Amino acid sequence: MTALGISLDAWLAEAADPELASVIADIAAASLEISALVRGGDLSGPLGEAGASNVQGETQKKLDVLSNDLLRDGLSRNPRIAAIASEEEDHSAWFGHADGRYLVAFDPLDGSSNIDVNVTIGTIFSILPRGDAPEGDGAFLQPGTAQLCAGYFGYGPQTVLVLALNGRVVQFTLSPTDNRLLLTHPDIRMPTGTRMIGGNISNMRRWDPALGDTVATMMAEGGYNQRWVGSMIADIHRMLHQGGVFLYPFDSRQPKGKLRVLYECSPMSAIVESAGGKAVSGTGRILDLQPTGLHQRTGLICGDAAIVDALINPLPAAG
Ligand code: AHM
Ligand code: MG
Repeated sequence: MTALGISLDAWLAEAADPELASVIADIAAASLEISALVRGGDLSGPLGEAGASNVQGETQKKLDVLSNDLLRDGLSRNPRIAAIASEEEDHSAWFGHADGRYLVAFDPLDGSSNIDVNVTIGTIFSILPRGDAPEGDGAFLQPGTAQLCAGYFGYGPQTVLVLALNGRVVQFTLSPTDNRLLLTHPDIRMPTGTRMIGGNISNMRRWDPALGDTVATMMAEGGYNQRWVGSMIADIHRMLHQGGVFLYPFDSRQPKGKLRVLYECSPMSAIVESAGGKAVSGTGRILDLQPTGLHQRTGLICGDAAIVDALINPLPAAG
């Protein structure tokens, strides 16, 4: 069903089997609560440091913690969900649901440096099959090709939900009048040929020199424009609609990459590929990467396939 303006629930009834639809609907319900918290900003509670560090050694913001709790609690009530894994938790959490056919990996609030400053942030999620692996983190270690659905919520001027399902990318926008998610983009295809780069150029000196040289030449001589919000959701959302590339490559300070495979790079790469783009780590296709750790990181270069190729071809281990 592609009628513009239909609700997420009505769309899911056509697009997904009822069990998977219930998982997506529960992620959406929790994310709408997160959206309301984000919209309230300081009025939703103090947004300072929570005084705890997550498994990555990064300081958590209170909204990160609240968002994580909302998703974990909301998803724990769905008997179809066996377990969740979150950027904010050391290990996967198993709910003891005998009928749980799905695993959900998520970054509850990505773009944490932008929480306090009223810039777009969001929730990224990946739905995987439960499979036969024993209960534990290992069950989540599946390549991105195994994802049944990937998506993100963007909390910006508009709250949007972008979903990759059945090879198609769709967008819902939150109606400010009745708090419902309504279909606004039934089939997003990334434009090609847009000369735009989204990357933290201050890291360029730490990139592989061949990549740095290519990007510098594109900007100096190729007419490329640089855009960088610092929230992957915002940067990739712009890219989906306007084209270009997004990159957070391996660098000498973070040789294993910054962005996490399971709940950042895999879902965003599924969305980019389903919209017609390409997503690689710098050494291979992201969706083929076999993760070996729940919080594993990688490099990410994604977007317009021709520009991605131009960026990676000079690399020693192209891909
Ligand atoms: P986070 O999960 O701690 O928020 O980190 C991920 C974010 C991405 O959204 C964004 O692309 C990147 O980190 C920005 O990193 P930097 O501040 O190094 O430019
Ligand atoms: Mg993140």
